[in-house]
Amino acid sequence: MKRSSTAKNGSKLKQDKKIVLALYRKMVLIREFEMKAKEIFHSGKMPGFIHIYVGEEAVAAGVCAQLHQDDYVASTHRGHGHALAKGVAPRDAMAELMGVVTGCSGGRGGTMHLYDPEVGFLGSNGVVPPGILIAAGAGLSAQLRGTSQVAVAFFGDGGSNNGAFHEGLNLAAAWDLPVVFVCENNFYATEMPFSETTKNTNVASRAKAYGIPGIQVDGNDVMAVYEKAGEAIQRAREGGGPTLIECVTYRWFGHHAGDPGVSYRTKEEVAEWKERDPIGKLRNDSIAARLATETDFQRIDEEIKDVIEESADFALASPLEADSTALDHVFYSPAE
Ligand SMILES: Cc1ncc(C[n+]2csc(CCOP(=O)(O)OP(=O)(O)O)c2C)c(N)n1
Ligand SMILES: [Mg+2]
Repeated sequence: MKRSSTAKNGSKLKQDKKIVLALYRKMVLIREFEMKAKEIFHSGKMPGFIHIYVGEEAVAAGVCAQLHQDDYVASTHRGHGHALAKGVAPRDAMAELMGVVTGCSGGRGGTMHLYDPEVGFLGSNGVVPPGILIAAGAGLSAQLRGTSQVAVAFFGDGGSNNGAFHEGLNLAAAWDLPVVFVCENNFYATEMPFSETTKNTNVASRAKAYGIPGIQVDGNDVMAVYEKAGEAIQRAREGGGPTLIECVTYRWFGHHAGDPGVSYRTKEEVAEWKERDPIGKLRNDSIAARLATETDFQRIDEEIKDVIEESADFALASPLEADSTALDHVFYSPAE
């Protein structure tokens, strides 16, 4: 008896370790990707501007680890983390940020038009927050086709005050669509505190108005996000309808890479949230629980460093599309 329960425990621990390391790898991939993108942006080589996801990695990593490749994700303007977590290749994403021909959208979209249908990534978005409606549509499509696919919409606290929030949640609830709505509440929409534009700042509590479950999760605790997202995704997959998950988190840097992010936030507030680093938390918790070792994490850090260097080299060495193709994909051509 004792021996079999020990064996069972052992396999559970092995499974837990596998999950911990997979989540860690994804979070570090997102963190390093963003830091490299920021560096290239500030060097002046990257066109446009980018919104950095550092500090919020646990949300994308925890949710997407529960999804299948053919499930859908509709994302935001702060979408690099969602893209990487859903399986967009880092080099394809970095190249897209650079606007070069090897990017996942052929370099024609950039940071806010990352797109890769092969892995169910339905796009980052310049508009706030159409991902809610795109995911509702993808969920309706899955339901009509009779598949067990699930769609996830990511959006911010600011996005939750846009009309699309009501339309998307109401429709998904009315038709029991397989959609999970994930609000990344980082307390600010650009420089505007959520509390100054919103009477009820508990986004999860709004689910009640739509007759669906709503839960609030510590968005810097990747294991908690993973667990709660897993329950909601399974429910959606089994025909139980949508869920609203509010992940409370924080962006470390400004709204976009050119915003120092200090005029509307105190240094103390930023420092306090940096202390609650989602990557550090997983690392410390797992070591304390003897689920993984410092060496396990160091190995991943090294591995990701190489992946990111390679992605940046690839993106920086890739050419722009030829001028003569500027009108390609713009007008419908029956010959295509
Ligand atoms: C419909 C629309 N309104 C306004 C904007 C300008 N805008 C871009 S990002 C943003 C703030 C979004 O805040 P939030 O949804 O909380 O996401 P976060 O940036 O905090 O991740 C705004 C107002 C926009 N892109 N689209
Ligand atoms: Mg916000």
